[in-house]
Amino acid sequence: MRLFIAVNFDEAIKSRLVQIRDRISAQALRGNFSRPENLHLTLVFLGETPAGKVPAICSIMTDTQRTLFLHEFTLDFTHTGCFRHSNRELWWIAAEKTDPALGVLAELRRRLTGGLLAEGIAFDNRPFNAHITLGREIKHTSPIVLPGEKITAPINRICLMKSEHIGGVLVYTEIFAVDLKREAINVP
Ligand code: 2AM
Repeated sequence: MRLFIAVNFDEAIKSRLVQIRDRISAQALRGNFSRPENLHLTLVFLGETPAGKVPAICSIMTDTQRTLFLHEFTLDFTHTGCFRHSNRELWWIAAEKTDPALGVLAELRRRLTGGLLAEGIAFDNRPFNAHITLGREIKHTSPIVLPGEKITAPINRICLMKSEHIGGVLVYTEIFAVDLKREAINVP
């Protein structure tokens, strides 16, 4: 199974992301734009993984949540940009590199990858670059110009996702998830 661990977003956040995606697509000649249900932030890409490893991955996610004792937090997505491969571009939105919440996200990833290493489960160990992909294989003639954005997204759940092509369509399915703890409410 092709697997990755991700943060998913609610409908309100996804519709804001879709607005930006559509602004990019309106300025592009062509591209493969993310379907709204596929918008996510990858924490760890595992790739092809034996199905027998899934229970261990679920335990690692649960242990990470329990031992890190992480409350839900928010990340401000303010920075749009692209990765270039030959003459195609992958457009994304991300947080500013200086956003302290990115450090929390990186610690979450460190805990997850530490657990995967201990269990001998393979994953993509390239440097973490937290982003939400809005479109791939994008070609354009004039520079793509986007207005400033600030999408404050709750990071409240980490999900194990299965990726597959069904009838030529890329489908991501959540097969397991753990919720981060809600902030304690102080009762006077
Ligand atoms: P991308 O959006 O930048 O391509 C599912 O493929 C998710 O895992 C995507 O968010 C993808 O990031 C991410 N990913 C990370 N490393 C990957 C890899 N080596 N191959 C495919 N997807 C990868």
